[in-house]
Amino acid sequence: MGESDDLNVAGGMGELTHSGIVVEYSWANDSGLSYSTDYYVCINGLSDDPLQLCVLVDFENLEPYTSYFRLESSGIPPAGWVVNPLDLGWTYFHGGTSVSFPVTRSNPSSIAQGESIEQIKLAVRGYADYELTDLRSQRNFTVTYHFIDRMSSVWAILEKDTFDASTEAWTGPSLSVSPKYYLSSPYSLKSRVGTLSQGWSYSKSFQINYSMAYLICPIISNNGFSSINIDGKPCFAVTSGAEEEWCQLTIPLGRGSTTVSIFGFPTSDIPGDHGLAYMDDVFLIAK
Ligand SMILES: [Ca+2]
Repeated sequence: MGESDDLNVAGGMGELTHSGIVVEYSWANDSGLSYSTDYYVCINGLSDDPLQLCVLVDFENLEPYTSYFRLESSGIPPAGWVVNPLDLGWTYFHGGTSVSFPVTRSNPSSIAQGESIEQIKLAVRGYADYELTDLRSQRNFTVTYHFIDRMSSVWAILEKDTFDASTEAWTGPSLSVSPKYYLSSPYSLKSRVGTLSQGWSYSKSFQINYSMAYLICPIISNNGFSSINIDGKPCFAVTSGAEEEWCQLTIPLGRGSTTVSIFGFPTSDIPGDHGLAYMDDVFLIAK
């Protein structure tokens, strides 16, 4: 028996930025990644209000002494946002950590212009004392969120893949339609998922004759998603997404011919282990 459910936010990517005091960046440092502090969220069908978002931040203490660090807003957030501080604890010279910084934003019911771009200003601050009163270093950075309403009339719908009649030209080592989960009855597209080296993935090629496009992919999996490759290059990392819940990836694409591949995490640390994922009601919108 199939299950249908609302969606959760997933997706986004991070950027590498530098500071003489504190280095923070928000995603993997693999060569070939396209760094950006932009995150993308398609608002349609999401179950959460407010939206539970997270900013991936890695930081390193480059000052030659131990400080106590806090990650917090460095300005008044835009309307609808809640940005609470997160204490990171003390860190030695060259010590650091990676955190998923939770922030929330009220879920926009619609966006007439199709896309709303909002920025939140954050700071990692280093203090000499654990009471966090003696500030001695600070690094500011800005994160940009793109909220996309695919129902807006500004978008041309280039593709809608329901998988109810076929695999819709998606390819992968182990793809088939399945009734176990779906958003549109009776089928979704099932894949095994595993590590990049195992090669389990969803892939499809698109020809986009528009200046901008978004590929919106709701997926439910018993693990998560590690990487989104575009034309063979890892370009986006998924920042959130719960196991066993529908998660909606939103992937920005540009003009031209593009192949998108979505890879999963292994289900455990056991080499060769793999899980299953189900994708349904994929949209490609453009303007
Ligand atoms: Ca379907």
